[in-house]
Amino acid sequence: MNFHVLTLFPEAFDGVKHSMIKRAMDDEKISINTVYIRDFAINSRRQTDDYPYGGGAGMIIRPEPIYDAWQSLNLPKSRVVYLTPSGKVFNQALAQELSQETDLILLCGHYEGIDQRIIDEIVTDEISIGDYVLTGGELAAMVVIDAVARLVQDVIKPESLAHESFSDGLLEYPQYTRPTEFLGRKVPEILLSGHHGEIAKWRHEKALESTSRKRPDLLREKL
Ligand code: 6GU
Repeated sequence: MNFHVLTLFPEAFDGVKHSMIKRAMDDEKISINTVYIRDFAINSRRQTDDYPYGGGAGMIIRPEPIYDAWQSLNLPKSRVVYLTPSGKVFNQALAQELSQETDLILLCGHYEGIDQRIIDEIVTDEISIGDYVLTGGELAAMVVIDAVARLVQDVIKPESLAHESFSDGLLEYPQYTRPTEFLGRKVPEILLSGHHGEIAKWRHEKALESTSRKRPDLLREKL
């Protein structure tokens, strides 16, 4: 899967190229291609933003450099995700859906926003990563890339994805490793018992318990 990021801060994306994502890039399961919007600025001052019509604070990114940056990709049929706090809130189901795309274009805004005509013309999805405001779309785009990339075929073993939080609409059950006792806290006996059926039952109970305590909204969604 190829991620194409339209951004005024391409160097920010070095931050996501570590660990699992770096391995997926090295193995050519994914690629991250940044396109610097400023390279498509319309005047010699390389200006990309301008004052909002109608007045108000802040600057707006002009439509032409974004449009030209998008056209340079020559992917007219690919989904274009605009990262914005006004978007639909990102979740695991949407990550799963996006992981099936071959090319995904991510558009990062900055300042007070981008010209609405770009949204109307090229954007297919508006996504927010939560109900708070960031200074720009780059961190949000990296969140989306990380969550989507790990779901791309052959990036992570399917077994590893099977029991994680949200995979069955529940938070994950608690995990333990050695030692069997730490600061007086013992590993639950059942996990040492070797009774796989009983362990599975215990884990499901713990997942339900944790979800009902920390995220009751997830249980209500399931009804
Ligand atoms: Cl996608 N962008 C910005 N600027 N702020 C956000 C966001 C996105 N999602 C949550 N807050």
